[in-house]
Amino acid sequence: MYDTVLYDVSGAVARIALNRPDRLNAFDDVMTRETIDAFRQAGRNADVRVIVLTGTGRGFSAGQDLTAFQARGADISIGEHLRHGYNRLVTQMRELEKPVITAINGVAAGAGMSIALAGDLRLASDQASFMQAFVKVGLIPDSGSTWMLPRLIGPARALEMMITGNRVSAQDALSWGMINHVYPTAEFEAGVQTWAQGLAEAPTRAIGLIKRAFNRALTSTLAEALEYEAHLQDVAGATADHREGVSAFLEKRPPRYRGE
Ligand code: LHQ
Repeated sequence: MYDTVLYDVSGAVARIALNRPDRLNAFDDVMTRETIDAFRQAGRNADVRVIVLTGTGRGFSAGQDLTAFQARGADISIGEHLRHGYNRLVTQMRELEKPVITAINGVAAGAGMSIALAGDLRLASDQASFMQAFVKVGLIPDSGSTWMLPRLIGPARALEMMITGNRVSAQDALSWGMINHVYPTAEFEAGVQTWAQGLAEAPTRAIGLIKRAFNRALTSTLAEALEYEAHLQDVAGATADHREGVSAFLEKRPPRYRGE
């Protein structure tokens, strides 16, 4: 269906795989457009309750395809390129009211790293590495890295990564709090699958509302956060999954959430 992205749905799990392995899944315009479209599809499909974004081959994504970008000529505004592509994708991932797992199988560089960070749960293979590669080509971090990275690993480490472009291992990324879990390569697929299956059986509406509250709270005052929590709790409290969760607890049985 797509030229540069593999998309499949198995049960309640949608898997989007960036698929330009000979370029370490660097983004050209087609892949950006197709990734956005695949997320849109997964968002609209009520059967899908978790999305996994990964890469084929040995990379997650090497960021902007520099060959493709140079071929577009000098008069193209990078700002417009970002607004129409990466900014939409990152916003879409953060605002999608379903959990998004980024399964970081290999190197994540430049905008590829920003997109890896935009996942709600970041799982990495021990082959993965992270590079704020932008400075190596005389650019500043984009696609959300300036916002996300200091929040995850603190300003000292974030700025060092940004101004050096040095490569950081999956183990260091884990110990710095950039990612959630690291798996030995042989166990990576199974680890991702276990997480995806667990989230596919979770109360999806509540997770969507948690994302809303979480994102808003990152830029709000305590008073605003308290009020927004109260507002969204009314919404969560009216879901079938909330009723099921309470019944299951009182009946001492595992809950069966339907995501409604
Ligand atoms: C690539 C790329 C690539 C093309 C590997 N492009 N071919 C936004 C908007 C507009 C403009 C610009 O930027 C942005 C945001 C950004 O993302 S800027 C940052 C762009 N990314 C980079 O600068 C990373 C460039 N890549 C690398 O530094 C290395 O490839 C890393 C460190 C990621 C991996 O190194 P290796 O494992 O040694 O692999 P490799 O370098 O041998 O790459 C394999 C192939 O992939 C190779 O092609 P070849 O034909 O020689 O086998 C590379 O040329 C190609 N490739 N990244 N971004």
